[in-house]
Amino acid sequence: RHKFWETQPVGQFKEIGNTSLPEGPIEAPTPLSEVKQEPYNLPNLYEWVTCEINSEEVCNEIYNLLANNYVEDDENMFRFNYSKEFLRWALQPPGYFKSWHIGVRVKSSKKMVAFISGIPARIRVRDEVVNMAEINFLCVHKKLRTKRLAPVMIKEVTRRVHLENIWQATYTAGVVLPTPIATCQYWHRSLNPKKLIDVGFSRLGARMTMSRTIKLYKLPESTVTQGFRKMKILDVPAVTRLIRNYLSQFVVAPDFDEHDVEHWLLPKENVVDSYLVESPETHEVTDFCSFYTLPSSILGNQNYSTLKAAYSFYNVSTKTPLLQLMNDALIVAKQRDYDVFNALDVMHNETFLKELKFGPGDGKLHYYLYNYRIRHALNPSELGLVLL
Ligand code: MYA
Ligand code: JJ1
Repeated sequence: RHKFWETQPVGQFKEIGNTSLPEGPIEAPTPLSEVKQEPYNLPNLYEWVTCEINSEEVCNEIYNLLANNYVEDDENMFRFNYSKEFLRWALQPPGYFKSWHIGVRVKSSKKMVAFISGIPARIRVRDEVVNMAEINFLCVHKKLRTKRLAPVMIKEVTRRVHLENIWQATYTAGVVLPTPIATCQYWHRSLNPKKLIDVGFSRLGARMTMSRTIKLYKLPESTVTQGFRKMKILDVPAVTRLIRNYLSQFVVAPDFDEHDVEHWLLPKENVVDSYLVESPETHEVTDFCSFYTLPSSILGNQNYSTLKAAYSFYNVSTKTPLLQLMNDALIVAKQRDYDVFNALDVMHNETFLKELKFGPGDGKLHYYLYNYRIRHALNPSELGLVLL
């Protein structure tokens, strides 16, 4: 059934329920001298390229490949449209390796036809902090699908990760592979219901009119929490303490230090937005919320070409109720003209989704670990990790 994945050090379907298998690495690391020194072979018409994402031209090529060929919903109505600024941010965290930004070109024309990327991350699984690669943006041009290019790309990124002495990875996908550590549900909160209905992202509910729907999703003009403000660079130490403490309760979560927090959470226009609550009395940072910006192209609509979506990222509440904090996040997203606010049922998100009028989407997101076994699948609420 899975000719490629059956050969890989991942939890296999036939192992499900076998409680005798230990948690942890599936294969031991090999000496670096035994890691294959040359790239895997591609079909003869194609060549590997290491991508210089800081080059405007290369960044454009990756952007265009993804904008035209990356993830779509099950009815091919929408396609993720990561911006160039977003891709630069996503691919260049502290300690990133340029060699993990891997393109495939047609030898003759140099056209970029496939891409895969990794970035380094420290991921804690229960009490163990593991150096991992986060693999993302695997994409093969629509005209080159089902030719078994993806397995070669996955083997090549694995080889380059091994060369940095890293032996584990994490990734997410909309498809079921051997085997998910957790399966999460996408939820959507309409901010601009008229547009969402016009483009087919959502439907008018039973016994609902357009004007009743618009009223249902109406939000206050301004945020309600006293001391709610945008995060600044000076907040990095306080936010790091807050977030580290919060993430310690989840089974799988990133081990963020101040450099990571500065990179991933300091606001970056049209890429990532972060807000916190500074206590008006003590000036302590007590709560935090963040979202990233990922528009989708609307395929074949006369009136609209893009859907502006915010995706819930990391949120922490210690004093402000999470429900109120996330309501303020919805208010700022509405102020900034987002059409929809999306979230997964990870961390404590279940506690606000229904009350804040999010509805379940038709998409699921499966989380995976490479070369690390987990005894039972986790509940989404045990995950403290959000990938882009
Ligand atoms: S998830 C986003 C993936 N991208 C898209 O969905 C964009 C649109 N689709 C495409 O571009 C293509 O359909 C892709 C497959 C490229 C996805 N993850 O070449 P093929 C297996 C892993 O003939 P194509 C993301 O970016 C499939 O089960 N495997 O197929 C995270 C089959 O294997 P098997 C996948 O459709 C990526 C084989 O590929 C995925 O032309 C994490 C078929 O290959 C998928 N999303 O191309 C990658 N889809 O026969 C793993 C299909 O066994 C990283 N397949 O069933 C692993 C860790 C590596 C680092 C380790 C370090 C230590
Ligand atoms: O966005 C998604 N679904 C939308 C649009 C559906 C269009 C028809 N297929 C959806 N809309 C309903 C919203 C409604 C609003 C009011 C309340 C009730 C709900 O459900 C889905 C997620 O649900 N997105 C996708 O399918 C995109 C792919 C998801 C897998 C991503 C894999 C990423 C890989 C990352 O490495």
